[in-house]
Amino acid sequence: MRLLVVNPNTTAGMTARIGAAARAVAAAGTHVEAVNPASGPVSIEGYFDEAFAVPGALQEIARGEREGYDAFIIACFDDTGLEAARCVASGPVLGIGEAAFHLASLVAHRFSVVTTLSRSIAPIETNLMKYGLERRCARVRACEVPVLALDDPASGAVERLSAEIERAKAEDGAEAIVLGCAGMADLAASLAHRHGLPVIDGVAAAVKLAETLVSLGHATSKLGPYAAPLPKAFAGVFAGMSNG
Ligand code: 5HY
Repeated sequence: MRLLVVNPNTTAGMTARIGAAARAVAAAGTHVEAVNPASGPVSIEGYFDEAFAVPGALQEIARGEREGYDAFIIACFDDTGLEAARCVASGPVLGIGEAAFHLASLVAHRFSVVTTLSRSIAPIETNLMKYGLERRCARVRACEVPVLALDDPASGAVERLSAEIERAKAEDGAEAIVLGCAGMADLAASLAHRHGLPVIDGVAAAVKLAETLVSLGHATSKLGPYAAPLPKAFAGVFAGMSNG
């Protein structure tokens, strides 16, 4: 199967790390391509950045659909533009947030999420409610590490993340941890070992769920809100998205 992984921010180094994390868990026969749009924020931290990341992500999904990819992953933890992407694509579209929440709820009665900055907490809490999984999540926490600092070994990011995981265990009674940023993908195994509980990375979770859905022949239903966009003209900078 051909899997397109879309990092909705425009930082190519982060896209490469996300692609490596996806390939590390992909089954033989799963061909992974990781891309990011040319336009948009270098990182997504909160509602404003998210709003400007959506069009670029959708343009990448539309390109992948034209090129015949079997499944798609939105590799940003707030599942940037996920529902709109499901309208554009015929194959399954997985958001790394939703995928991680579902896997965590299969191995723990209650999990906590640790994301980057406090301003990223509310969009994640809103998604948990939208997915009907808020009752399984003890708390969404932030380790106050900017997204792009995750790339910098000298930023102390891992230590701050690790300390927040310990607080989640002690204060939330968390039985599992969901890493709340695609940029944390390569940290899951070492953190699980260090803290002695399941640590779920959304990139890996989404890859395995995409493979499962495609292997079972399941694609996005087009009977309801994920039906293909209505044919109409788009004006201005989005004229390229016209499908009329
Ligand atoms: C992410 N931002 O996964 C989110 C994390 C966050 O650029 N990639 C980003 O802080 O919302």
